[in-house]
Amino acid sequence: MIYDIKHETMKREDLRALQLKRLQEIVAYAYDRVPFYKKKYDEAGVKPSDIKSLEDIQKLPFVTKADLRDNYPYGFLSVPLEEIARIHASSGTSGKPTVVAYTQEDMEIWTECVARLVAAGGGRKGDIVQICFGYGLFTGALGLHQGWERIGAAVIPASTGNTERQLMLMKDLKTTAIVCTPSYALHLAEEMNRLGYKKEDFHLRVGMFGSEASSDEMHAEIARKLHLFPTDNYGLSELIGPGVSGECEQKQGMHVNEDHFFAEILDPTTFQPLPEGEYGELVLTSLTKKSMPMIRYRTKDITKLDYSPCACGRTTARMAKLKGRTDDMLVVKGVNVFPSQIEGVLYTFKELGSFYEIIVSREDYKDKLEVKAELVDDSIVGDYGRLEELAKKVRHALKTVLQIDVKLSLVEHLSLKRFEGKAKRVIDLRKY
Ligand code: DLL
Repeated sequence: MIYDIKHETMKREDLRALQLKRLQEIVAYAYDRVPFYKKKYDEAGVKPSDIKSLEDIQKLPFVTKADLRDNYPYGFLSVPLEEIARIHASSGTSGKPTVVAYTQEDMEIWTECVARLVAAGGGRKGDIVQICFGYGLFTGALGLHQGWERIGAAVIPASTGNTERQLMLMKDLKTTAIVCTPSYALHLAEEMNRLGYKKEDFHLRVGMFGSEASSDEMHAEIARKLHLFPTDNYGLSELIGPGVSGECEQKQGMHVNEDHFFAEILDPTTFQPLPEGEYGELVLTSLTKKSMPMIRYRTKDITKLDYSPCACGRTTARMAKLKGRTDDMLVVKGVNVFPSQIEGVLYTFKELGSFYEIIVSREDYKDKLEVKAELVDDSIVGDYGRLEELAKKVRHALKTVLQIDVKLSLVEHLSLKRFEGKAKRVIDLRKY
C-alpha cells in the first residue's frame, strides 16, 4: 500500500521543484540560525541566494560527524531548547555521543516518513508489531514505534534481549510483524528451532529489518525460516533515524523519502557527483528538519541510486543495499562501533600494552566482534586466575562502552603483527 500517494508518486519534475523550494528555504534558515553554517558559508564565499538550482547544492560545504562532535551537544540547534520535543543520541568516535534533537514538527515528519516505509514493507492497520530494537537513545526503536502506531498497528515495545521471552510474547500475543536487525531475526529463527516451536505457533506476516547491512540471500533465508515477508530499511540518527529509505514489496532498492531528504552520490575521494547507477558516498540533506538542519551530511555509506520508476507505482529514487562504509566506523549487530572506543577502554588497563586487533566476522548471518589485546609483558602469563580476572574486567568495560558482547582474547606480549606503516587493526571478514 502507498501511504502518501501525493509525495510518493509525484511526477519527478514536481518533486524536484519541491526539493529546490525546500532546499532554498532550509539553507537560508540554517545560515540565519546556526553559526556553524554562517561561518562555513562565509568562508566558502557562498550565500543562500546562490542556490538557484538543485545542482547549486554542490557549492555548499559538507557537514561531517566530526563537526557534530566539535559542536557537542547543542551547537547545531536552530531553535531555542524550549522548542525541542525529543533528544536522541548515537555513538561518536570520542567518548561523547552525537546528540540529535527534534521539534514537535520534526517528530511529526519523522512519524510520517516511517509510516510510509511501514506501509511499503506491507505493514497495515490490524498488525501486531513486536519492536525488538533497544528502547533508549537509539533512534531505531522509538522511530519505528511511532511509524507503526501511525498506520494503526498495535505496538509491543518488547525492546532487546531475552530471546526466549521474545518468542513467548510473539506466540502468545499473536505477533504478526517484527522489527529488528536482520541478524537478530535469524537468531530468533534459531531459537524457535532449538526450543521446539512449530510453524503453526506463530502468526508472523512481515518483518522490517534495518540498522545493519543484509544481503538479498539473507532476506531469503529469513523469509524461509520465519515465514514472513522481509524488507530492508535505512536511516541514520544525524538525519532523522529510521525513515530515510525503505524497500517496497518489489524489493528493488530502498525508496528514499525525497521530499524530505535530498540524496547525492559522490566520489569519496574527489567529492564530485557520480553518474546515476554508480556506487559512491551517500551525502544527504534534510530538507525540512527544523531543529537541526543537516545540509550535505557525509554519511560515509557507500551505495548507488536508481531514479527509474518502480513497478510499485512510487516515483522516488531507490537506494541500493549498502556496499560498506568509507571510514572506520563498524556497524556490528546494528550498533555503531568505533575502533577508537575499543582502544580507549584497553588503554585504561595497565596490564595491557598498545597492540590490539579487532576482528568482525559473520557466522550464520550473525555478527561477531572479537578483540585480541596484547599483554604489556609476560608477568601474568602463567597465572590463570589473574588472567581470568583481568579478562572479566576488560570484557565488562567493553560491554559498558559498546553496548554489545565482545569475545575477548588476551594474547602474549609481542604476539600480534607489527606494522611499519599505518597499522591495520581492524579485520572485517564480513561480505556485504
Ligand atoms: O541505525 C537508524 C536505523 C534504525 C535505521 C533502525 C533503520 C532501522 P544510527 O545508529 O545512527 O541509525 O546508524 C546509522 O547504520 O550510517 C549505516 O552505516 C548503518 N545502517 C542503517 N541502516 C542500514 C541498513 C540507525 N538498512 C548507520 N543497511 C548508517 C546497512 C545500515 N546499514
